Amino acid sequence: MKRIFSGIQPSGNLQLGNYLGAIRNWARMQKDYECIFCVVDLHAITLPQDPEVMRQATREVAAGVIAGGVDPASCIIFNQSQVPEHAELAWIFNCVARMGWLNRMTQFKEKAGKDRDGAFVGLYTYPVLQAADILAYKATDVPVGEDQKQHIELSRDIAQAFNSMFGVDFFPLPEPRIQAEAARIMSLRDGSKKMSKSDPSEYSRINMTDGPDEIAQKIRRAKTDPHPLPESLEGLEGRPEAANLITIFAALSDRTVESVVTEFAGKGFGDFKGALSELAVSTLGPIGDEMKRLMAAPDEVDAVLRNGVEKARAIAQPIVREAQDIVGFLRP
Ligand code: AQP
Repeated sequence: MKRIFSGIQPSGNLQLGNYLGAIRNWARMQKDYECIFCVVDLHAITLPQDPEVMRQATREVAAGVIAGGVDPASCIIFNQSQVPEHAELAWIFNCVARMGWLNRMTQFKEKAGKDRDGAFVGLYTYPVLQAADILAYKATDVPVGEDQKQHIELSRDIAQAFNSMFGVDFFPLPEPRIQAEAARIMSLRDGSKKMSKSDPSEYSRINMTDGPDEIAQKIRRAKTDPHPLPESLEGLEGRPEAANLITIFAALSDRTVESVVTEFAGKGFGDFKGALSELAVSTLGPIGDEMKRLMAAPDEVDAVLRNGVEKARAIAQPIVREAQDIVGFLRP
């Protein structure tokens, strides 16, 4: 059975993009793959975090993954910092990856903003740690949103460079698995910006724990344009906010964007937003309720994470030990 690895940072409230672009996809893949899902707290600290908030967010992400349909009995769910092999392999990969490769990473440029000299070194080497996350398990497939595609390609480059530097065929070249309809959910306030946990505006995103009133209010206030919905797909060009809301509708209802355009052709945003709210509330409501139940039962979530750490380490340890042997570290 092929093995998949993917992760989510405990860097804020889980949002609709995390669900549609990642968690739902994971839940769908669990029957066909051996699954390893990680709350990537080492990644979260590449930007400043409040320790207590991050501890809580780590449980919240685990709760979101379980509530979103990932079965902890058949998948491994754990938090990254508790498996030291991730950091150990990342250091080796820091000595395989080249500065020029990392200089091309667009996420660093976006997240560091104008103050690159003030960014943490960890933010720069984030994609190297991501390669270690995947390859510590020799995972072959990585389900992610479109924003992470460049990083997975870098993981392939690192795996290939390691193999060729040491003349081995040790690491597989992982493939990104991107869910077409929900690859990139955009902010409700700005159709050119990705929906994000860390966006300062609450109205930019729908959180997985939002109740019906919050969902309806956020959709009502979502930015639109003054025109009715288009008659065809081409009519969405140059209308990022309309395209985003239609994409969300299509993803939530498991339909194509084209069929949603056909259904709402020529209608105003008022009607469309009403239908979208209803759909979002009925789809996300039960997931949010289960998440809240789990967050009120931290022992249950901690038990899942503890069990996951044990299983994850059992896979990663021998792989990373072998990588260390290949590099030439003495084990006295
Ligand atoms: N807007 C999105 N559309 C589709 N997929 C998305 N993902 C995140 N946002 C969207 C996918 O969710 C997974 C976990 O992401 P992450 O938490 O590791 O970091 P991120 O991509 O940087 O997500 P956020 O919410 O934007 O977090 P912050 O604000 O902390 O940076 C990934 O598979 C990602 O593709």
